[in-house]
Amino acid sequence: MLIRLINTNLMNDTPTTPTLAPWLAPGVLTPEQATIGTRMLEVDQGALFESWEPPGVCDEDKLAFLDQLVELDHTLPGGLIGYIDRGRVLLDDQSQDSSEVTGLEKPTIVDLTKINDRYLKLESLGLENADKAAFVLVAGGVGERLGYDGIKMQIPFEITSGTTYMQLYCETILAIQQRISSTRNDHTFRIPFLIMTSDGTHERLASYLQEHAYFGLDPKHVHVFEQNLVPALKDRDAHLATDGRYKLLLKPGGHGDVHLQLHRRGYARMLKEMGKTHIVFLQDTNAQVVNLILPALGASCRAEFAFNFVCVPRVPGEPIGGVVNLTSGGSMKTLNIEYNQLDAFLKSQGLTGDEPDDTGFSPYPGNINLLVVRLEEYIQVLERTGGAVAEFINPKYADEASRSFASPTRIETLMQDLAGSYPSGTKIGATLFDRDWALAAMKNSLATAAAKARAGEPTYSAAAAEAGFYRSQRLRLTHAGMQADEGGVTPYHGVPFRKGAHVVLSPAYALTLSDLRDKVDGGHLGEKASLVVKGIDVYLRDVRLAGRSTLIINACAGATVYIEGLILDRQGYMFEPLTDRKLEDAQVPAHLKIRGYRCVMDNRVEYNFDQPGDFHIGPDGVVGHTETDRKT
Ligand code: UGB
Repeated sequence: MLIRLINTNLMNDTPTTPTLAPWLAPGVLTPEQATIGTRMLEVDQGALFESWEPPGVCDEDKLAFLDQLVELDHTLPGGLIGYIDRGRVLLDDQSQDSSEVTGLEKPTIVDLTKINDRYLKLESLGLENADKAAFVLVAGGVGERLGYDGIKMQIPFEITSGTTYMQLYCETILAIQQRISSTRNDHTFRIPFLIMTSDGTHERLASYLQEHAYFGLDPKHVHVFEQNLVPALKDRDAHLATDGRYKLLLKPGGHGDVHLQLHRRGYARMLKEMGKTHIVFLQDTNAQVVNLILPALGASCRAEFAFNFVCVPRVPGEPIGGVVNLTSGGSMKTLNIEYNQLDAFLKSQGLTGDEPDDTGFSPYPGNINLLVVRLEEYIQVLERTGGAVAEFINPKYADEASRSFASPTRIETLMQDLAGSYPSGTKIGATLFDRDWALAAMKNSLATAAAKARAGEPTYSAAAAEAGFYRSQRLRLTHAGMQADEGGVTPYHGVPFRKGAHVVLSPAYALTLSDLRDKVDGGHLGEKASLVVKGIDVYLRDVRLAGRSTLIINACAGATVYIEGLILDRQGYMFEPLTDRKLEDAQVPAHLKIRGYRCVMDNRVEYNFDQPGDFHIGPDGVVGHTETDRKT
């Protein structure tokens, strides 16, 4: 249509600006609608209008379409034309230009893979500085890989007590907040929690939080906002894709949008005005991050990192980025190289690719995208860049000549790539944790996870996420002085589940390892036992659970409970595989289907303390009142 318009103009020998006149009478357009329409025609986007009806037909739809363009022109960095131009450039040159790289090394690493005095000191330094921290969660992902029909934040990552990701993150922030409040004796103290959603998650996540009263957080300090959707591109010439005749096709542009949102919506400045010094960025489905937040914050403060990548030793080929120090054009930067580019990038440097070194892991630490960012430099970067992050494009081609796309693509950004916008010389580093302690992210469906297991790769399955959580909780108890047994590995529908005592300690109970050392003394959990403790002041003295014994303690704030010498050896919770029929059964909840097993919840021993007071449970299991001298 654009060509036709230009030809008509040439024939009349009166060169004029292309207009939308073939589809809309000029009088119906606002100046903004007319301008954006004309500009689209000028930049070879005339195909957008080709299928439109003549003036007078569907005019309202056409105007709504133009409004959509106007809005995008306002929200996209560089406007809509800037977006299209960048799309063309990215599609023209997709090969990462690595020709100028003159140095590639490991980043500066704070090694916290061992839990020792240094670890405990950094954890406590993190707690001391947590009053100046805010949390940002990126929760816009719709979990296509997981095959879960719902929002990921609502998935119970463990089914012994049924804690969901959202609940865990809120309760962790609440536990930190309550600790600071009580230390300062200031019950007005609040920690801001900002959550970025997307079109696909916003409503369900916002209602989930409301239905659960924000899991105890103050709603005034929980800010839920939607990320931008960006236009989809349908071919190598960056023509915009439509969804039907009168609607542009939009897609989420990746988690990198979080920086633009924090900048444009004024949240970053708001945090500065509140006296905050650090932001902790979280992803949606790695429950282990609750082990890492305080020590990573402590490490950031001690090492004076402006940007801290929390990392684990990386298994080559696994889907987590590698953090490197990269020297190019005479300056060095610490960056994440994303997993889908790392192998090619390393080969382009004359190296063997994404291979292990003699430790068995990749030489470059694996980024788990828990980022601890100092606000001062962050705001400077936002102000300089406007919140824009390095962009990339990753189309899937439908033909060998790489001309047509299998489906429309879009420009994407990753939140960790903001590190590349910091000036060279900024202190950026990595804090390395043990894998079992730090990473058990839930990403893959049962079928994909089984295929990964067959290939000997980490499964990123719901089963691994659950087993990994129990494992890290067992490690907590072991450090505190209780023995918690490991078990063998059982496959459920081809996905390995690492057995061992099922342990769930609420964030308020076990906020730091030092806390737990004060609360737990001796005792033993057999590999099939289950222990759930939710409360603050629960003291376990030589508690022993044998067989499948299942002990559940819920204690409200103000209830102090001493359990001393309790021994259970009986039936209790048991995990069992779902049959193939159950996997197809519409009545079986989706969070069980993605794991391939369920928990049969029989024969638990449960104590609920919903009134403040001092309580004691002795070897006979009977609840009594604590003698005052036992508390000292
Ligand atoms: N997300 C959004 O908020 N908006 C979006 O548009 C897309 C996602 P994925 P992936 O786990 O350790 C990341 O899809 O590909 C949220 C890092 O890039 O789980 O696995 C989404 O809700 C990689 O370097 O990301 O890769 C989720 O919370 C490595 O760190 C988050 O963004 C890897 O995660 C990540 O989305 C990891």
